[in-house]
Amino acid sequence: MPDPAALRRAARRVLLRNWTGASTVPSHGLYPHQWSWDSAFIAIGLRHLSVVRAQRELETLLAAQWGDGRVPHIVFNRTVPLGAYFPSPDFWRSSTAGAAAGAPADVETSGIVQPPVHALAAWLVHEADPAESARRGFLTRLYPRLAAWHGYLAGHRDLGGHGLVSMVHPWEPGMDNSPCWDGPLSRVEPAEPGSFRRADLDHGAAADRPTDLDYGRYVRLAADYRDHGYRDADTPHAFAVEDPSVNALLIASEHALAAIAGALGADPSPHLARAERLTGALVSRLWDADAGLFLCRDVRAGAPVRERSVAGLIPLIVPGLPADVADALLRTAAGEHFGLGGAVRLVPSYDLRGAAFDPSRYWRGPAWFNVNWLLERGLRQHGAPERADALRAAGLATAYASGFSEYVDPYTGQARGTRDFSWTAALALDLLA
Ligand code: 2M8
Repeated sequence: MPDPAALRRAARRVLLRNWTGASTVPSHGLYPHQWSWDSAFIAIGLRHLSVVRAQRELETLLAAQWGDGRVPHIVFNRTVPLGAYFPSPDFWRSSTAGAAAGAPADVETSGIVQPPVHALAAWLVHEADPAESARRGFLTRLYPRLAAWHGYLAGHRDLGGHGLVSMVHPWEPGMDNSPCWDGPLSRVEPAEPGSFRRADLDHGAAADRPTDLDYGRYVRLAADYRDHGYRDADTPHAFAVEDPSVNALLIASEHALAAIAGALGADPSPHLARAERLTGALVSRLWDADAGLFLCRDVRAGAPVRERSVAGLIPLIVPGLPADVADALLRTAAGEHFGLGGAVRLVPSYDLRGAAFDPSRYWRGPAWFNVNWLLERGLRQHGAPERADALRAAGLATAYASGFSEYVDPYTGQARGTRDFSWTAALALDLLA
């Protein structure tokens, strides 16, 4: 375990450097704009440095919310050159192509979304200093926006028709090249290789990143959505998946929204009712008792995706999970596929025994700090405090030793991806607190 004061100083330095004045970039080189779920995790850590800055992080993101309630996955910084990140604002063209869906006119954004961690983050930021939060009217301003965000997901994204939210692009669940998407993506015709330039390869090793074929398909799906005005009802959505992690995060955030409503003297019951409905749908539709974890579902094929992704363990953060399901998840986490408390330092993003496992390639095996932070919380919530303590210690040690890297080899803890990565620093601060 590193010296807590040294760790705190180092994490603070990362977050101060990555702050741009109104929000935080995930990393200056690879990701020079504001990302949606990154900002939620960053705010959770920033609250320990400055509650006002943590509030600002979330408010900047939500200021770019669309009229239909969606919170875009990227808010572009207009001072960053177009070639610094792909796809850039001239690809998404949100303010024009997204006008009918209510895209803001004064800021450029992407048109897809990321997991809804924001209400949970807002509640944790509020709890860090409730008096200051009340004085600044933080929850009063955020509550309607967060409610509209969840309303968009529930109202526009139940593509499977069973009460769960679908993601329509591999960038949406945040686990871009998870092996779970290989099947659903194989039906997508990739864009011409010469029609775009991958700026990510200017900053990251190709072996640590998605392949060119993956990128061709990402581009095709995003362009199709854009060319249908980002209107969900009009877009064919060749890729549509129900992801247990996204739905679990929505449930946790719906519980947080109930707490926010209660703090404002509003009625929390609609949020609790939605959380309960979603929990029922999650268990009945995505739970696989034989595998001992939740599976993603390919909505277009009408079938489960038979791959073990860490997304299937993340429902451990759901408060009202049936006890037998939670117990099975704890056993699976500690078993041969994920190695918690045994073979690995941190829980991998994908099945250690899976055919597609790769300890270096992005979301196909490496361990990620946001995922491990969520699992740590889930372990504590479901009666496994010793395991949670051990994971916390491993998370702190690995975050520090890897220079707050984006992800690590799950076996060795060796740094992968970019360094000085914001959510790694932010969540280390939160674990320390
Ligand atoms: C990664 O995704 C972006 C696209 O959104 C990319 O590869 O360019 C993912 O790890 C995602 O989860 C994360 O939010 C984003 C920024 O850190 O990077």
